[in-house]
Amino acid sequence: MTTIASRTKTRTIPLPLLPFCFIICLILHKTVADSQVGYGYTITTVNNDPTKTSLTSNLKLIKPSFVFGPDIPFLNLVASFETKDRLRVRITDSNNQRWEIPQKVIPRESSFSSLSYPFQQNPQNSKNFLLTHPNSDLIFTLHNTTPFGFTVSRKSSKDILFNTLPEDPLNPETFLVFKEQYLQLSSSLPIKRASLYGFGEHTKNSFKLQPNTSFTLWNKDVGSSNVDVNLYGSHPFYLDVRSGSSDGRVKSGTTHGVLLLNSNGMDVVYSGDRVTYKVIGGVFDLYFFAGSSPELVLEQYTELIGRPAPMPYWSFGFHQCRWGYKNVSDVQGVVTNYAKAGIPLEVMWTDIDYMDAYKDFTLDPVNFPLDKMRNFVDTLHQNGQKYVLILDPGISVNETYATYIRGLKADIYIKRNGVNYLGEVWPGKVYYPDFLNPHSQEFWSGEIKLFMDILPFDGLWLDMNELSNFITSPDIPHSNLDNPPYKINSSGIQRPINEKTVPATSLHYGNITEYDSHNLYGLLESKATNKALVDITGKRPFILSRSTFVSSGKYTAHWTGDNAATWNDLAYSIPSILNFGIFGVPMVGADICGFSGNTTEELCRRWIQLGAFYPFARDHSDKSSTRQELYLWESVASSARKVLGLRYCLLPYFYTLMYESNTKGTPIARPLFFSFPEDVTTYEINSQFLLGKGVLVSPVLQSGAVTVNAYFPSGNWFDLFNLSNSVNAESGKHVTLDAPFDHINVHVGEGNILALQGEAMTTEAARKTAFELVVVISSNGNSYGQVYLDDGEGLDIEGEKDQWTLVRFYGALNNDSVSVTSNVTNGKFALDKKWIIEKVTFLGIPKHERLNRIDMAESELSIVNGMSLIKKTVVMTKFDSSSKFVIVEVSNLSQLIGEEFKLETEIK
Ligand code: MIG
Repeated sequence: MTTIASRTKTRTIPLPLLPFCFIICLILHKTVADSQVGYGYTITTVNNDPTKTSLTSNLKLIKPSFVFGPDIPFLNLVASFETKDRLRVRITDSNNQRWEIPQKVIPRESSFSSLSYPFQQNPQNSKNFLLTHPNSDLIFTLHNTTPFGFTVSRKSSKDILFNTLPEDPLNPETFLVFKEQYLQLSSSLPIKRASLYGFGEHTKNSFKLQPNTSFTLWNKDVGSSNVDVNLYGSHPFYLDVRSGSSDGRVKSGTTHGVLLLNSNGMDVVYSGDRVTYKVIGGVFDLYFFAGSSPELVLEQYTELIGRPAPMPYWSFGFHQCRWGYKNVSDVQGVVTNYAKAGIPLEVMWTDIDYMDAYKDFTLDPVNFPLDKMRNFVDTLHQNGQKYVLILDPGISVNETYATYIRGLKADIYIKRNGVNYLGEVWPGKVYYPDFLNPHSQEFWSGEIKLFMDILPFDGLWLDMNELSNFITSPDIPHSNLDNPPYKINSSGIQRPINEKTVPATSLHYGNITEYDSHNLYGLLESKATNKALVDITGKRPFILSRSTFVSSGKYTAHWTGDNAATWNDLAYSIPSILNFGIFGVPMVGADICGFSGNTTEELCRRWIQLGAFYPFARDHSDKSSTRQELYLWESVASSARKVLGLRYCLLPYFYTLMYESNTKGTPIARPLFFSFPEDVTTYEINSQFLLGKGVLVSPVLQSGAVTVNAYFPSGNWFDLFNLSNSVNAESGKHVTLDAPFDHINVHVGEGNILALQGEAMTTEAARKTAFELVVVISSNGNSYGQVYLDDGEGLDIEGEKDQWTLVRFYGALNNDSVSVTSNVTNGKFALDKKWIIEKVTFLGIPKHERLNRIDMAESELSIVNGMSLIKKTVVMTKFDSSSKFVIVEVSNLSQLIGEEFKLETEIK
């Protein structure tokens, strides 16, 4: 131990002196009342045991403050490398255990725990203590200043990523504060070079965080049409994308991530040159993810919190829902009308209308009787369609309701004051299952199984799990939990934390307070529901949850909640969806055509054009708004056929992106900077996004517009609706594109290979069609793509070798030929399915001297390996509409996708 200062002991004050102390305190309080919230800590000891992988330090309070309660006098700080790309910094109370998210709730392992790496003490400057790792680009530095601070920086560029040094003594926000119910930590940022993304869940008109905004994290049932206020979920995570430094050491696009793993309510204040956490409980448990690309940060983040759940193939089809469907024939009619209109409908949903008096696991005997519902669901299944229904967590308090009784017997409800806490939601009085109670799993699984046995639904929709409560129960008088000293800025106006939820003084199993675990409810319910469905069906579950927390993506999809049918809400959906991608919840969508308020024909048309490219595509509306099924307007219907047609062709691509998110954590819908991190223009984009690496979606977001000003990062881009239209963007540029009323611009970038299938009315039918490869030759001549194939519902994405196939495609442009080669992992699955590639289209072949005159007859095709499978193959060569590129189409192929091949065709 290096002792810096002797540690003072806390003394207990003799009882008779207490009133005196109280007065002193009052006086002190008065004199410092308008002074700062804290004065920071100094280092007392640093552990330099060279066999440790970590650096441990004891901290001592400099001087007490009385704002938001007394300070915790002694803290313990541990910095450790958990992997070479993940640095953890944890600051806790030295003397008392505090609330931390249990490992059971979010399992997190540290892979380095058994290895040992010494930390070094900087010999030149004894004021600093360094923790480094030979394979890591991150450096942790503890600064022995007064007050102390720490920094996280990059070894390679010396860029400081996170800096808690209190630079400005006049700015109290810069001090570390650690009290029973108020924790504060602030990092300064290079204002011109740091672009931040994350901190949710909020509706924002800008994806990039704007300076002088704050983000409150406290799960709340508030419509997502409200901007900049805390919504249904909490994700204390951000990405920091750096622009290049003037000294050239930092390359633009160098990205790291920061997670504050803490479930308590908090405000995160972002001033542009600082990010400040103001948290009302728990500890500081910070994780730094080294990146250095955005994709790598997501890979590293989801390695800690859990990779996104695999999603069933069918869940990428189109979904229709509405609150207010009257009865079975109403719902049946919707399904019929979709079929009549020739618009693919994969999944029909029912909202709370199906329930008997809004009781979970029951059916309205009059409007949704069991026999009719069974028929309805059976017919859906016969037609290759699916059925999803809603569940709310509140269990109706009703002695004749078997679910309620079983819950009582299992004693799994949330409690307050020693009795089950009585809330109120749609069914009236309710008790809420306590998903922290280990017995709740059996209860919940049992109820789901009983219901599924009578009605074979395909997925579950978890609403109201913030927890939502129609009443606000009175606070317990003088309770610091119900009424904490620091008021987080809930709803943007410091609404009480107990407003319309289960009060903070309620208790979960193991005496865990609602105060501490409130933000975890949706995660816990999703997790229990996922386990129930896995155990019951043995298949990949589909769950859609409104409330989420860190790691929810491992169990559930998410929709952005109650948006409104406005043009603004249409635009907000892009930042919202991109945010959930970086939160590790890539299966996400907004209610297409808008939830509340009446949509219009034009808005709904534009919305399906965009929504067709959401990872999760569902039309849903409020019971008090007009109907908005896509077939209701002819112009919406025809646009829907067109855009959903392309979506269904892209299903293998969406699905492969799901596979990538499940194995690597990369989002399905991504900001442009994921693929073009060096292009700083992409950092500001809110109105476009990428699917995977190379499909760019550029929607119309304004009423009346028939053009769109879209940004194209450097390279050549090809219109996926018409492959012979191209956009040439040598070094990135804005282009005004035509966007007539029925059209959305969707382009594929050079260097990508897409494996497409055909259009169909269901994903099952689409899955049976032949494949087409679109090979977009890049400027450097190469291109790449992959496709993941399986039965679409197995539990394990990389399970038994005969259950799945992965095919990688490599495209190349040589002097006088283009080629595509495949590399197959586990071909058997795809071979058994007899999937074939029928067509290969090469795009982006630069026209040059030799290619000025294309003589089709002279083109020669050769297929190595797959030779015997050629039917009457046709090779067509033409110029694209810009006459800048040559397109080569090879059709009438019959190449098994599960078999490796090289296809090469001359271009003369
Ligand atoms: O109090 O179930 O966000 O999608 O239609 C409203 C009725 C409850 C809120 C959900 C919405 C759903 C509605 N629910």
